[in-house]
Amino acid sequence: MTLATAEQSAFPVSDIDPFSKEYLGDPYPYHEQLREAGPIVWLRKWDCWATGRHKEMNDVLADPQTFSSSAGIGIANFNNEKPWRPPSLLLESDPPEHTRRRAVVGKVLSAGNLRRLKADFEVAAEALVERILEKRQIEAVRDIAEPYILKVFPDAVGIGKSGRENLIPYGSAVFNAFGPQNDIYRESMRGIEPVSEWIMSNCRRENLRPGGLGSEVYDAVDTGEVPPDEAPILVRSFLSAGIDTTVHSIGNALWCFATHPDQWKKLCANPGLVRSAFLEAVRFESPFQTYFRTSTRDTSIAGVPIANNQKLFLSAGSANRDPRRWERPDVFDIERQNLGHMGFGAGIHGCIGQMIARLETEVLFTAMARRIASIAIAGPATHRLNNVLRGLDTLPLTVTAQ
Ligand code: EJD
Repeated sequence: MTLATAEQSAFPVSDIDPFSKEYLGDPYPYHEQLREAGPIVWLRKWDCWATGRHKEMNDVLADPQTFSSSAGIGIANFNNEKPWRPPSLLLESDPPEHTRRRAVVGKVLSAGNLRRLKADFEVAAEALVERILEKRQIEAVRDIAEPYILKVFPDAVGIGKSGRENLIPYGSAVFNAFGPQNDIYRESMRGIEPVSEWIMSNCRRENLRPGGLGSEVYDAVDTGEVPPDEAPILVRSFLSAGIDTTVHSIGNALWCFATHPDQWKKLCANPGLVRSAFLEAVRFESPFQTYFRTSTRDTSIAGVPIANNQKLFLSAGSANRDPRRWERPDVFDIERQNLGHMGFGAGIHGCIGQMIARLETEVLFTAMARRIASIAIAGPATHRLNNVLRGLDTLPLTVTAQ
């Protein structure tokens, strides 16, 4: 970290590389450097602006006209370079098209519409808890997070049982592609073609179970709310956004509880805390850490001039631990007042899937809290490095019955 001298520039300049293995392995010291350098910082390594502060991030997300998503929310600027796949019609789009599409998908993913899924989630969670209590020694990513999500979410969307193992590598590629074309990116893109083909095939109407969430997108084609050519790409959004994010949120939350046994005890004693507990885990160890916006005009942030067509790096992970916004930000506290954290974003692109993500995880953690008295780390927890995600690859645990 170097600070440009005042004679050279009126803004801080940093050599932090938020896509290096060092940063991705332990981003928190870098977050602090970024936040303390200033409200807005120039990243020399990638020639872009960056903020690690909650206020500035929130301001940027509140002004989607000036800070656009349609040039991509990754480091690649779609105004200058070709995207690796046809852009998302939701995430990588702006009003007015975004608004129209989001309204349809918002109805499909609304809390009321999801109510009927709860019983299915409960059956899956109960079965899983039964299995892990029998094993006692588990690896939580492969024994809990992945099998639970790979069952309940694809079932909810309405895709077939075969080939679901493609969902994790696909998500890994989608999220790595928001970063630069480094080793991590290239590794996740190896052999991605058949995976992408499997995904797109499962987005076709004839392959979606009637009554499932995917099929409901096609119902909106019949009513004229969605153009037919948009439907498969909208269903693709479910399969892109709904797996790695929730798998990592479960793994990260279990890591939080295993390393804060008092908080697990508190949840067991008061299951009504499950909602705020999950929100706190997403604040404390945010699965989706990093994204960008692109300026659409000459503007300024905190008095620093930003030219048109510049990429702006936003760190949700850092904003979620900004001491300007949070008391004791580095403390995991399930009773904390959590409203306004950046783990689900903010503004018009704020996470549209959070109702289903929360339903899935609340059902799982409720089932676990009823039956499991303690969760203890039983071996090395390792991270699965991804350019924009924070999540675990392994989490060995010992679980003890109530
Ligand atoms: C996402 C951060 C898509 C898509 C939408 C959202 C995400 C990824 C992909 C989930 C970003 O529409 O393809 S958390």
